[in-house]
Amino acid sequence: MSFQDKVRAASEANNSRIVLALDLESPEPSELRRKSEELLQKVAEHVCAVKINRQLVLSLGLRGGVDCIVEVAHEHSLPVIMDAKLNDVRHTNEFMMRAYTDAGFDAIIASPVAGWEGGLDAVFNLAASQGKGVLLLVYMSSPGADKFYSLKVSRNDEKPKELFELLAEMAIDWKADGVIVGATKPQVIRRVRQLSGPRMDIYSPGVGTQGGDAREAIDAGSSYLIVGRSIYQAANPAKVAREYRDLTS
Ligand code: BMP
Repeated sequence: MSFQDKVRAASEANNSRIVLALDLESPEPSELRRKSEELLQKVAEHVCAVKINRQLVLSLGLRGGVDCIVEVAHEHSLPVIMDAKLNDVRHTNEFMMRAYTDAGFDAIIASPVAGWEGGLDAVFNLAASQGKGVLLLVYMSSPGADKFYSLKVSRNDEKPKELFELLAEMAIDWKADGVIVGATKPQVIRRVRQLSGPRMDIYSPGVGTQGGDAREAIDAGSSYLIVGRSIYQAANPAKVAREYRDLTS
């Protein structure tokens, strides 16, 4: 099953478009792993995928640490995304991609800024040969992101466009399995949906704690919402995950 199909299957089974961002912190690695697995068990039935960041890999290690959390997610039939934001040259990108997929990850997030040739070509090829997914960053949720992603650019004699429009076109050309567009930018989500058509999966982080509105992002065209702190910092994470699920299903 392709990565996109895995997310769709979990989304239909749990009637949810919520991706859990598992960004818990703890100075003690064994405590961090216990808390992460506990949270996952509590909210699994209300989400359609899990996203893990590099800080968890730094604290727990990939083998005998994060890979065990990936296994717990898989026991709940939830695909797991590695938020590596890959942005290097071919051979190191390929090495990192292989390390993550060997540890069980189903997809990776990469930055299109590295380009195709000598940048992300090997990542996409490896993903295709292993049935894994690649998601590309198209517009970040942070307030300062506007200064970069909204820059006007022009190629050859073409009419100038905003940088994110070019990145979205790259994602379409490279057959990415999805794009990341901040939930804090509903007008950008709307434009990316317009450019990509209905088939591209748009993942939107930034709801709740960062100020984005879940319903507004979905109405603008997001397929899935990535939610971290609003869920895991809540007194009752399962209840909040269910509320997000109900609000967006
Ligand atoms: P939170 O819901 O706690 O704000 O977390 C959002 C998650 O999405 C974090 O894991 C962060 O790394 C990620 N993210 C983001 O917030 N904005 C982006 O533009 C891209 C991200 O991957």
